[in-house]
Amino acid sequence: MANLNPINLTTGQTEYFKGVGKIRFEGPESDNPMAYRYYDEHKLVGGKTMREHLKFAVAYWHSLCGTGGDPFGPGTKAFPWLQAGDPVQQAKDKMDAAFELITKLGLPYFCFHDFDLIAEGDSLAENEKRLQTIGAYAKEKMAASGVQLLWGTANLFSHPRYMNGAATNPDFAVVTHAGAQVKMALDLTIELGGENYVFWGGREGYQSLLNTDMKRELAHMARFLHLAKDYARQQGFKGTFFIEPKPMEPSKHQYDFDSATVIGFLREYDLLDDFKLNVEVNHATLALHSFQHELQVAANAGALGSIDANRGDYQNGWDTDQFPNNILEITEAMLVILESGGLQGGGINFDAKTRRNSTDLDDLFHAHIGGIDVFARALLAADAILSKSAYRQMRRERYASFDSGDGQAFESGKLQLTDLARIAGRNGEPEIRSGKQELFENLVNRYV
Ligand code: XUL
Ligand code: CO
Repeated sequence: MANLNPINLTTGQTEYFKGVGKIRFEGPESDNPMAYRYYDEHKLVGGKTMREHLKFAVAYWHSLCGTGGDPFGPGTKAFPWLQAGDPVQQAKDKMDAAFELITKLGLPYFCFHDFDLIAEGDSLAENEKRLQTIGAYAKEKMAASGVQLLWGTANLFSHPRYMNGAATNPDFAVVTHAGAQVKMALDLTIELGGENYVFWGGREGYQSLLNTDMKRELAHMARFLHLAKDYARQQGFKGTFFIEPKPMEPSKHQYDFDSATVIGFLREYDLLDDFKLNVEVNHATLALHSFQHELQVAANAGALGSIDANRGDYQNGWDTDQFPNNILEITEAMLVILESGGLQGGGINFDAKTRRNSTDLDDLFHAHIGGIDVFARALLAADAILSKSAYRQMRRERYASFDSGDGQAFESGKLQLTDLARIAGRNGEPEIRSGKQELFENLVNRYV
């Protein structure tokens, strides 16, 4: 069904998504595929609007640049905004398409890598010029639309010079180049009022330990992050830096393996005051964790910053980056997010791509609408579980023996090991207590 709620385009600007208007909330009964059933940006949930809770962002790389190429064949999507031969013109066309997409979806944010915005040139000076040109254009588009930058980052993994890593490269010449690139990406992020800055260590890891001095590489990575953080702070950047864990791919082993590994690293190198985590669903499952587990580990350290939303595939083990559609998985995630007080500084970035054979332009809308509604629905379910059900009470009761008496004394550090032995001797064999897992599962299912 057509949805033709118009949006304002600058005079003379090409409309790329013709036949698609502004996507509006129409409620669960709507049968319009170009409408939200659950995402009602102004709806209050636990004192905050859905828009504030979720802070959705469109990922520039997948949605505007990814034409569907894979190791077995080239791209399949002839995006009309990628046709210009001149790099600046192509970048501007792409940005027009990006802002049309984001505005029609009614989302508040976008995220980018430096060379998603504009093709990389053949020197640092040329790159700086190109980024400044497209940065000025972005600034105009942002002011006209009200769309903001959730985070920026630098692509330190595609160019052949980074094949042995960027900050962890064994060749200092490459490390300096990564530094130059991060400096420019930080300048651009700050110029555009970016709220956060991300480091995803694509090739910061190893292919073989035989040729790798891991201890030295980790120290270099920490030094590099300190330099980037110090520079950004000197430029007045107040936002948060995020590390995005991923266990493998493209490296065989990546140093930012999972949440626990990253938190240990940040603590060891004194970076936890400025850095938090950007947790990605499919990276969690590649690390053989659940998404909820990764969020909880980050939250325990006060470092749950942001989310890259997508999902993996149950039958294969690589980063398929599909759009989210598993309501149960996201409801369990929203429980962790709400209980830990929300994302710290970040939001929900759709680091997800339509399939190689999803070649229509409106597939980008179906993908985002589906993912957005899954998060909105999960937010409603999680809020209801926390505010209306016995969920919290049931979990608290499992720990009731620590609320008073000896259990409380143990928790507050007042007992010795000999006290535990004495109390055990006095009380005899503990009662068998059920974990009630099925009851918890049924309770959650009642609300999704
Ligand atoms: C790669 C990935 C990246 C980061 C940003 O798996 O998730 O797109 O999110 O560099
Ligand atoms: Co990501």
